[in-house]
Amino acid sequence: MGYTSRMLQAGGKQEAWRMFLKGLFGEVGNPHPCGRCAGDALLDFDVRMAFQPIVDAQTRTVYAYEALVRGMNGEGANAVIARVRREQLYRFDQTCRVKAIVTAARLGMKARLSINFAPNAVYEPATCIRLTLAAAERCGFDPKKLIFEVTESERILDVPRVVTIIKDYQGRGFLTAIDDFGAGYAGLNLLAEFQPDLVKLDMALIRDIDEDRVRRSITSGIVVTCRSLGCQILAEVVETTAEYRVLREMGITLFQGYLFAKPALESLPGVSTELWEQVEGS
Ligand SMILES: [Ca+2]
Repeated sequence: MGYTSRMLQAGGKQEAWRMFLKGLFGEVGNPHPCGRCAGDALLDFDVRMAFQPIVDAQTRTVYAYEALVRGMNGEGANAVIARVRREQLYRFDQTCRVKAIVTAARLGMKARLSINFAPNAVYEPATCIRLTLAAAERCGFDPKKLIFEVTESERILDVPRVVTIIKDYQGRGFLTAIDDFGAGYAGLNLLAEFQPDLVKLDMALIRDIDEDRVRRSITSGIVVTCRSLGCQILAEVVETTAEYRVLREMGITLFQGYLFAKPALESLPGVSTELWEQVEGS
């Protein structure tokens, strides 16, 4: 049995995980001019991953799973992120990416895997991506199935820098997404600078959209804009059938939210035919 299979079988065992990471960081080394994550302070805690499906309403299939960080006892993302010290930022971001890929491979994920990345934690795109790709190769996960989500909601967002990173990723053939679009800070700016494959509409637009004429109007404007730019829209945090139906009527086909499935710790929730019939009202 190979090293990777042993590691995967060992699953969440901390020692095996530490060995895997150590090997991976060692393999990529500490190349000039980056290697920030390899030089970063080691994390003094481990993380696990939860997965939430992104569904395609046209085919009623799972389009992708978004990986969401959790604590070892399933603690939420905020509790985990609160433990990350400044000097561990690069290492933490890389660890999350690697953990997402390794866990997805272990669970036999066939759909795409959507990974969040913090622009502030990417120092040099080419080196950062090398480590992520090395992880994918080691556990046999097809890197073409990776989607990178960049959030627009960070208050201090260095737009030219984000654009550099995203264009680098696009140039390598990865799918990219602007996350939390409509939450506030730089969404339109980002969209003017680059056109991702996916635009994820934030809760600020989605919540109670069925009862809100203004939100419907803004959202249909975004749908038209994105369509003409060749970006696909994904409505996230959809919680009610009424929200879903309004968004579906606008022509949106990709959805994520509690209406379909909550994030599940180290498992891949699907959507049953019964649930589809319920939300479609058929
Ligand atoms: Ca996200």
